[in-house]
Amino acid sequence: MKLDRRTFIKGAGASTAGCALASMLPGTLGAFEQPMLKGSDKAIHSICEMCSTRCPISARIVNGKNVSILGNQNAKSFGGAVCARGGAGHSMLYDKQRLVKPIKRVGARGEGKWQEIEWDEAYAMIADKLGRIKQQFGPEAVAFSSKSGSNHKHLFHLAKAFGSPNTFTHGSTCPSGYKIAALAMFGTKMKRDLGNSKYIINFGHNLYEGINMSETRGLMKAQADRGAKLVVFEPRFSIVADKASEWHAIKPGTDVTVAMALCHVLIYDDLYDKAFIQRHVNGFDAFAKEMKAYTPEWAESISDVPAEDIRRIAHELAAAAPHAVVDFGHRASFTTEEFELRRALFAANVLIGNIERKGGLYAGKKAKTYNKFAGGDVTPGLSKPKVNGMPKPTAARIDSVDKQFAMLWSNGGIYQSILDATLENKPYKIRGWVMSRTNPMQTMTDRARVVKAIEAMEFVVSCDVYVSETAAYADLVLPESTYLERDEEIFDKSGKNPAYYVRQPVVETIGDTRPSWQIWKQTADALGLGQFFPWENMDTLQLLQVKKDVPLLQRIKQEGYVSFGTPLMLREPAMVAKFAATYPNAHAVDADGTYASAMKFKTPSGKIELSSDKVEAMAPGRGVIKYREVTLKKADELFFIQGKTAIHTNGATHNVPFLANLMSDNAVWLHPLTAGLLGIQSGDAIRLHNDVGSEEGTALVTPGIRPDTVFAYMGFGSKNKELARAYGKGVHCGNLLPHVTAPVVGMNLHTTGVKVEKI
Ligand SMILES: Nc1nc2c(c(=O)[nH]1)N[C@H]1C(S)=C(S)[C@@H](COP(=O)(O)OP(=O)(O)OC[C@H]3O[C@@H](n4cnc5c(=O)[nH]c(N)nc54)[C@H](O)[C@@H]3O)O[C@H]1N2
Ligand SMILES: Nc1nc2c(c(=O)[nH]1)N[C@H]1C(S)=C(S)[C@@H](COP(=O)(O)OP(=O)(O)OC[C@H]3O[C@@H](n4cnc5c(=O)[nH]c(N)nc54)[C@H](O)[C@@H]3O)O[C@H]1N2
Ligand code: SF4
Ligand SMILES: [Mo]
Repeated sequence: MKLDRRTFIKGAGASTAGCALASMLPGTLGAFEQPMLKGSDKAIHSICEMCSTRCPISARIVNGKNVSILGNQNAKSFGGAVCARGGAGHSMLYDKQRLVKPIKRVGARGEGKWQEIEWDEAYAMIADKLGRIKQQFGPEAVAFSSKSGSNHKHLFHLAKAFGSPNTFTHGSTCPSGYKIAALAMFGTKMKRDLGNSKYIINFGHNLYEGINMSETRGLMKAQADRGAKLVVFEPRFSIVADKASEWHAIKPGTDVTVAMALCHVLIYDDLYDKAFIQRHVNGFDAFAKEMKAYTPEWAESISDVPAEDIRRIAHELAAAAPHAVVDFGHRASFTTEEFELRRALFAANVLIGNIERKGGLYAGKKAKTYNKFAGGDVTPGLSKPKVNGMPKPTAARIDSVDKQFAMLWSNGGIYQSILDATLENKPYKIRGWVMSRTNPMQTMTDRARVVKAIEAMEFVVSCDVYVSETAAYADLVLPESTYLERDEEIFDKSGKNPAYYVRQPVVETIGDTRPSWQIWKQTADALGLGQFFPWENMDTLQLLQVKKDVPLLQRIKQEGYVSFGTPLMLREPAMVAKFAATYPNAHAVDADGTYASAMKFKTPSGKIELSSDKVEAMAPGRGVIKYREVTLKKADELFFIQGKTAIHTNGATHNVPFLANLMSDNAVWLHPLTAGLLGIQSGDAIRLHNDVGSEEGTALVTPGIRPDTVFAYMGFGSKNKELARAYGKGVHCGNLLPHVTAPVVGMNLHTTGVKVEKI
């Protein structure tokens, strides 16, 4: 069946009519007989995937028609609740515009001409195209990418078996900045214990809109139950700012100056934890010397935050220590100097000695670490499948040209380097791209460049639940079963103690979709690489994970979320005492009632490295944290910043009916002074433009933003007509952002300059 979906929708005119017609197009659920939902009418414990926070849920079918989705009550830290998006999973499952059959492109890229095909034909097509690229240019000419989490390991396993080193997560568009900063200083990732904190300093961590259920709940708990003071630095009056004890409208991109000034005051007003520094920290002297010049007055001159407030906040922080925290944020793409910002934020925590203390920072305790302290296998660990004879890639990764990025490769790589490689042959050309659960045309910067790169490729596959903006340009789109229809491996959710949970199907599969673990295994079969996927199905994999401990597997499935042991923070005497009393063979407790002497960091010195020779060797001039000026916009432009809305997920949910009904547009926030100068009123049609692109949207005039800044919720303004509910609604942020790669952390940049005018 051949159909021009684009003209089909266009001819329909009004968007509601467009919806009805789009729903009948090939590949979508609308083209199928609408089934009664089959599955469990008893609550099944599973995992939400409406965003990558992956909260534990309990879901069941009601009357064969609806799916009720609630939080799993066994997962206390998540508050046993789901957010608006989590509650809307059913709406995606049943959406007539959802993809339920493989489709192949029969027109030009992005033209919207598709043909439904069978899975076997899809696999044969991949085997043929990738096989040819491999034969002619080597396996490294194919890149594989997926948002990390759910099923990315299966796709990356296929990449390895195929022989390509080029695998990418979304890391460089989201968390890599703080992850790499933590790696450089602590040798590992760090977690924050917001719920037990008495004083929290927040630099644009948007937890009441950019929801991470356990952290959002933690912040709520700290504020509501513990009366914690929350200090927020944010260029706009976000919901977190609204709920804060104080809000400072900091100039975009200048957080690092305030973070450094906090460190300055902690050191030079003699407020830091000297005993902690002496025992656990390396490189303090060089750090302190560099911080000397970064006074609150200096920070004020750049950030607009009053010096006296910075000084007072540093004193208040120190007074609340160690049960206090400087939140290191999440999306680390405010400037190209994220490495310095996130290190400076971690440094303030180190100075107040909140490491492994309640309300501070701590390292996750997976079974291996936990059991070592317990002196025996007191909690179960998970095992990984061993696969023999996996080929070692012979080519170097496309993002490994510069050793300053050495810490990045294990953290997902520089995602946007796929574009450089393809368009500039740098260091060699990428000709094929297999992607899953990622929508770079909406979520990477410089949309036009993503289009250009994809157009320059020979073969592109997208695995998604919708024909996303990016999938619309693919050669082949593979429909994954939604999270409510599929099973997956057991996930390690360990925090202060080991914890596990698992995804299980709640409803039987609708249409002709498959879970991506199966899709990539069957792709491997077609490529003649089946021997590298020796497991039969998910049951075999799960059994392997629990080392055939069937009762354990049953328990995880029945309870949905199982945690083992008692919570442990190594420098928290009450927790250490309880731990030592629970496990007879536990590690000996220090005289001060802690495990401080056993605290080791995976850094060259074994200590926390405030300054680092390793970093200096990797990126000369960066061994010591230092201020570097950045220019984010031209003098006559306004700062353009973005954030998450509580109603949608990134560039993913804007076509989900329930959520589209709640919010379908992202009005652009403008300060009344700025709006007045530009002759703009709320509701006016406006244009945002710069050297990268131009977007049209609607103005929202509000005093809740700096006069030199405009703000929009990200993920809107899809340019794919097949997403009939989201198409053209609002401003497409990625179309205005420059293509930039930050030093050391390889981050994308989400702050830029724009000019605004009334249309
Ligand atoms: N301008 C701007 N850009 C940004 C940001 C910003 O603030 N501003 N934020 C950045 C951040 S923090 C992140 S994490 C990235 C996220 O960007 P991406 O990694 O692209 O992730 P999402 O937009 O969450 O989802 C991508 C795709 O996954 C699909 N999907 C959903 N569920 C499933 C499933 O079960 N299986 C499969 N196969 N597909 C599924 C959705 O339909 C969607 O097309 O965006 C970044 N980009
Ligand atoms: N509802 C919902 N929840 C989500 C997501 C979602 O899309 N929707 N996405 C999930 C993902 S992938 C992530 S990474 C997290 C994101 O979590 P966060 O990083 O907390 O959220 P964001 O909203 O992306 O951005 C943070 C805030 O930074 C502000 N900001 C911009 N520039 C600056 C600056 O220079 N300085 C300061 N101080 N602030 C600045 C923005 O106004 C915004 O409020 O949320 C997760 N949870
Ligand atoms: S935060 Fe909301 S959407 Fe994300 S996993 Fe949790 S319940 Fe689902
Ligand atoms: Mo993210």
